[in-house]
Amino acid sequence: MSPTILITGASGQLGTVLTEALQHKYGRENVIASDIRLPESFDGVFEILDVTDAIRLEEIILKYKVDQIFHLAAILSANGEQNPLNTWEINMKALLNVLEASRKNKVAKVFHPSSIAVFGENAPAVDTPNDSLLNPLTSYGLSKAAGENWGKYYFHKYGLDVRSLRYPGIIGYQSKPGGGTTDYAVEIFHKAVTGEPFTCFLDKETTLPMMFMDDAVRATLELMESPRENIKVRTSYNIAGISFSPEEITASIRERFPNFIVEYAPDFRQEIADKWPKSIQDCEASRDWNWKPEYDLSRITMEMIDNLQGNYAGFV
Ligand code: AKB
Repeated sequence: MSPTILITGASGQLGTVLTEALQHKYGRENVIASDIRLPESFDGVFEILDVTDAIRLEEIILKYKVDQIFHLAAILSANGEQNPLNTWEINMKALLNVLEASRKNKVAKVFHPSSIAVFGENAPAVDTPNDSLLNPLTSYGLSKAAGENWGKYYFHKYGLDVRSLRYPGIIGYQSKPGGGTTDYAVEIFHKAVTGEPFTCFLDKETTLPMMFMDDAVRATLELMESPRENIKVRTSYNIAGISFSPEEITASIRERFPNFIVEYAPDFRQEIADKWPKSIQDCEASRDWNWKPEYDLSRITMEMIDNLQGNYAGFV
C-alpha cells in the first residue's frame, strides 16, 4: 500500500518539483501538498498550511493519516539576513512542530533539508567533510545546524525515523528559487535565454557547490527509500554535485550564446558565499545509500537552456 505523504513548502523551488516526483511515484491522491499560499495552478491535493501553526499541522496529519512528512518550508540564507531573529523563530518553530507532531501521531518517516550553509569559517573550504565543525554565520545556517541536531535527538530519544540532506545550490528550469545566495545560478539562465544582460550579485570567482534539480530530487527519494538501518548519519548527509564560479557558468552559457553580457556587482550576499565551502565531500552518502550525482556543468547548461527555451516559447 502506498504511504500518505505531506509536503510542506510545496510551492517553493524544490517543493514544486519534488511534489510532482512524489505524485508520480505514490499516486496523486496520496500526496498532500501544502504551503502558506495556494499556487496559481495545481493538480492534486493541496492544503493551506503555515507550519508554525502546530494545531493546523496536526489537523492535517490526522485528516489524511499522514505516514511521511517532507518538511521543506523555510526562510533561506539571503532573505534570512533581513530579519535574523524572525528567521530563527520561523525555521525552528516549523521544524520542531513537524518533529513533535510526527512523534505524537506516529508518522513513520520525516525528511527535512539542511544546507551547505551549516558550514562556516572553521570548516575546510575545499572538499568539506561531513563531520566538519559547524560554525554557521547566517541565521538560516544557525537554524539548519540546530535543526540537524534536533532531528538526531528525535531519532535517538523517540525512535522517530528522521532523515536529512545538506543541499548545495539547486539549479532547475521548472521553478525559481527565492531568497538564497545561490539563486544567481538559476537567474543567469533566464537572462541568457531571454536575451537580456545579467548582473551577478556575486564576484566572478566565487566558487560554490551546486546541483541539478533532477539530482537533488533523486537524492531525496533515494535517501528516503533506503532501509532504516543503512542510515548511519542522523544529523544530515553532505551531497555533492558539482562546483563552479559565476565566471565558469558564464563561459559554459556563452558556448550557446556567445554575446551574452554578464556584469558583476557583489552585494551583501558575497559575504555569505565567502564563508561557505567551495566544494563538499559526500563519502558517507555514497557509502550508506550509494549516492552518485549525474549532471556536470555542460549537461546542466544544455538542459537549462533547452527547457527554458521551450518554456518561454510556450508563453509567447
Ligand atoms: C541558499 O542559497 O540559501 C540555499 C542553500 C544553499 O541552502 N540555496
